Amino acid sequence: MEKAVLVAGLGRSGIQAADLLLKTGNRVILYDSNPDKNKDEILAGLEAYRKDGAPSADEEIPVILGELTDEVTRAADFCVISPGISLEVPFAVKLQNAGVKIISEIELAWRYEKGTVIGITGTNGKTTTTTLVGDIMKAYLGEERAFTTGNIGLPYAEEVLKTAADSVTTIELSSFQLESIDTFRPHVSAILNITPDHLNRHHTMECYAAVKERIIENAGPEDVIVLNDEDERLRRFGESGLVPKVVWFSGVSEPEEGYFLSDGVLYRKKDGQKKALLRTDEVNLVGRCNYENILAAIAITEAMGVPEELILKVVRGFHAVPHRIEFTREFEGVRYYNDSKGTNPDAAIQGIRAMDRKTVLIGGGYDKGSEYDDWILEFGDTIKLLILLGQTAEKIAACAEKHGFRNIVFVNSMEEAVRVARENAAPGEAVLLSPACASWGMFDNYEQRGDIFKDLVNQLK
Ligand code: UMA
Repeated sequence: MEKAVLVAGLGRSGIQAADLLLKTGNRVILYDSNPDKNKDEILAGLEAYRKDGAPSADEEIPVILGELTDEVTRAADFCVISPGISLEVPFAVKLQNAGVKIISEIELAWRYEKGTVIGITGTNGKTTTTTLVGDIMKAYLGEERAFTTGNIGLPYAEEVLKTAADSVTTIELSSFQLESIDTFRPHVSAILNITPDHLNRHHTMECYAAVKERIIENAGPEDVIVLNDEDERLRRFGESGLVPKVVWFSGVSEPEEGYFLSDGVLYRKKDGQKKALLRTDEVNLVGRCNYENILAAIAITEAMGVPEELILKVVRGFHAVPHRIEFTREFEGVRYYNDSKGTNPDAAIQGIRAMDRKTVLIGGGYDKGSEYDDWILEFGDTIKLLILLGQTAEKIAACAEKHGFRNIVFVNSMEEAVRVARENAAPGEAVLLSPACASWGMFDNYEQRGDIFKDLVNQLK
């Protein structure tokens, strides 16, 4: 077998990484551990393969499914790994033992970047902040010079060949994607918060935080990092003598310098001067977590040189991203919210905090090794009934009972969950899907889970 770049994982990232490699004249070997994948569908996903005259269009592209053989390992120049694949799975260990370098799809795409990059990570709020920053950059530079990509659902590799010296790409970065970077260097980066998530993959909070903090490992003194002043771990990190300039934001108290929320007003404090920027009732988002996302987005885009007036105009017109405390419908006096992106306890806590009425909560899903105590302690007087589905249902119920919350119903499907929620929510109350768990196992992804919930709610009559 001829030497080539091994692309491991043939989901969205893998296909786009392979396409980028083919379009830039590289040979590839495509690999997926799932033996049931369809080779023709995989090849059909490659634009470079479909197009006449593309570098590799007339060549056979090897697609290996199932086991990674020694022959393929020997043929691998380096490996581009998909974010969903742990570096500890047997084939990845085999590659590393054979001295094959493994990089993420983000690192690969970065090597083709021509413009400036903004990188946004954190446990929660990434998608909202990335979308808002992307919208502001589009308003500033125009659609053809501003790109929004990454964990948000659009692989960076798919967009990077459109970049130019004067373009800006805003990338949502998960810990999975940052785990295998090498030279990746955003000019402005942000870590919004770090709370327990994906511990089944990263094992400890220290390892998880360390991966997120890699976002600035290649930064220089002209680069900027935006950090949450209220997050103790990030405060220590920001004060540890970082190379890039640190800009703070806080949704709770006034930092010495930076962006903060006080009495329903968002402020900037710079060089001792405090300026009110806008009131929370001027924006369409609810919940403190969202005001923090807005503060971070303002900090990031001001660091990029966007004028304040333009930033605030975009912020005022911005609406919640789908699946994030998304108002779905009012039916029989009950407000239904889809927070399917509440895929960990901390994200789901933000969902509860955004509810201003008694709420029936739908939770449970795939077990990522999370602890649910803090989430349940947040129920207070807001949550009147907890409807549980998925692998974690029993574990969550045991935890809830330990904390004295016993109003729990088990269901087997989203359909049943919506039916039970409707039967139990009274006019003036809310139903919130905010599972505190990943969707895997019952759904393809959180988007599908949220869409199914919204469809069921919209069908109520
Ligand atoms: N696979 C293997 N071997 C394994 C495991 C998986 O070959 O051991 C294969 C699967 O068979 C499948 C492919 O890998 O064919 C799937 O790869 P993937 O899980 O990396 O999924 P992608 O479709 O490439 O989507 C990824 C992100 N998914 C994950 O990180 C799990 C998407 O984030 C992201 O939007 C997309 O790249 C584009 O950048 C989703 C996500 O859930 C939204 N992210 C997590 C989160 O937000 O909490 C991190």
